[in-house]
Amino acid sequence: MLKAGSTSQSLNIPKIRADFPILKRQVHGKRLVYLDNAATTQKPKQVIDSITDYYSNYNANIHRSVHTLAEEATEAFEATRQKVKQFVGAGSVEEIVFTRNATEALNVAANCVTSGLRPSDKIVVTEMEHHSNFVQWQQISKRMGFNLEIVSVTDEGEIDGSDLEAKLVGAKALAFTHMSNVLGTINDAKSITRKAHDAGAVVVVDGAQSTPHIPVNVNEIGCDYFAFSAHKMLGPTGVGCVYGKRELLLNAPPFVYGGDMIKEVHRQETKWNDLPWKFEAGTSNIAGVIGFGAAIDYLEKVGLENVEKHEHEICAAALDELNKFDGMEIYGPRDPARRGAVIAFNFGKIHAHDVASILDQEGVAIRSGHHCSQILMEKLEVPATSRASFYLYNDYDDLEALTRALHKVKEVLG
Ligand code: C6P
Repeated sequence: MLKAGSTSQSLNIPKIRADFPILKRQVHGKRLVYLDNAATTQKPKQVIDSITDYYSNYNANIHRSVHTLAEEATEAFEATRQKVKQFVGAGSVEEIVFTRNATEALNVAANCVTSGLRPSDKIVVTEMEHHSNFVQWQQISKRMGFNLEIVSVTDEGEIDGSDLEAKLVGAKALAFTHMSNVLGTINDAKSITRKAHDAGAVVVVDGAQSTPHIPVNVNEIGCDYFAFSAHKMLGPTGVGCVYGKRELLLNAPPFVYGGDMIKEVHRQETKWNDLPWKFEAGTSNIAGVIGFGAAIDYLEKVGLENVEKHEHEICAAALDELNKFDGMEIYGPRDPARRGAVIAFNFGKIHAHDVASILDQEGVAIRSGHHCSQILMEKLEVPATSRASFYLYNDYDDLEALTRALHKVKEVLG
């Protein structure tokens, strides 16, 4: 039963919602119901204020000048690195590299991994990868003569275990997503990593969709690289992060040259900066990183375990509600315990963009399209899906608004 108006068992949602100014706005005269969190999340005032505070009170470049503003900015920037390290369970701040987004983070990881490979070495990815964890492997493989293999996804939306094991034989690298941005599938990153390591492969995990929603510990997972974006976890756009094991980062070449990644330059030789700055060329997104720190503070205060529980409850309720519609096809695991609160669906023969447009008229924001996952769309044999994705500020009223708007779609186009 849909529980509009009922309270979450895990989170104080009215209190959380009060922190997000944007949730007060109206769209087409209706209350905004924001269900596009897999694309990007809204920002609490604590994050917005931290950015305003930096620009208003201590704006300066970092790691360079000795004046007070520069020292304050450097301290705040590096404090975020410490927070990120703790948030994902890394061993040291040297292993936390800031990038522009998860995409760049995954490209840094691919650059590190492939620098140690030889032509005809095997790299393995899966059919459920976002383009950001697929295209660089494909392109580098073409350029360097690596052999790229793609592990199948089952009809239940899971990585096919036997195909994975078969493809891992002789593989030098495995890159896979922790949580699918389309299917919602949460992969058992720890056991997949163990299998890949047993086969002798280096492991890159795309944590863009998992890190905001479930507790992550890179040390427990045991992976070699782990990438994510601030903007999907209440932080600003323009900031991402890649965790890499210290030894691997030390031995890998830089990704971008110039600025902060340099220790010494001579006419014939250049010495790289220490970790993690060796991978942070040019002036970083200082305000963004400081805002990311405030986002982590916010999430830690709420508690990722509580976020996970709440999303599990609301995902199970949403699956129940959507399944009541005739002609509704939902992708990904049927068991809510196997997935996060990202629900991709098609509604009869109605085009996903038409569904999203009518929902928008009702104030409900979802995404439609291929979700930058065209290999998976090909597998699902659809050009596009609609996708509703939930976060810590979504309540049962939001779910009711979604189902009400879907009834409207049926009325208008069904
Ligand atoms: N997915 C979505 O609507 P960036 O854009 O670099 O911050 O994140 C890239 C990325 C990498 N991996 C996964 C699994 C992702 O979902 C994303 C971003 C958004 O699904 C925008 S395309």
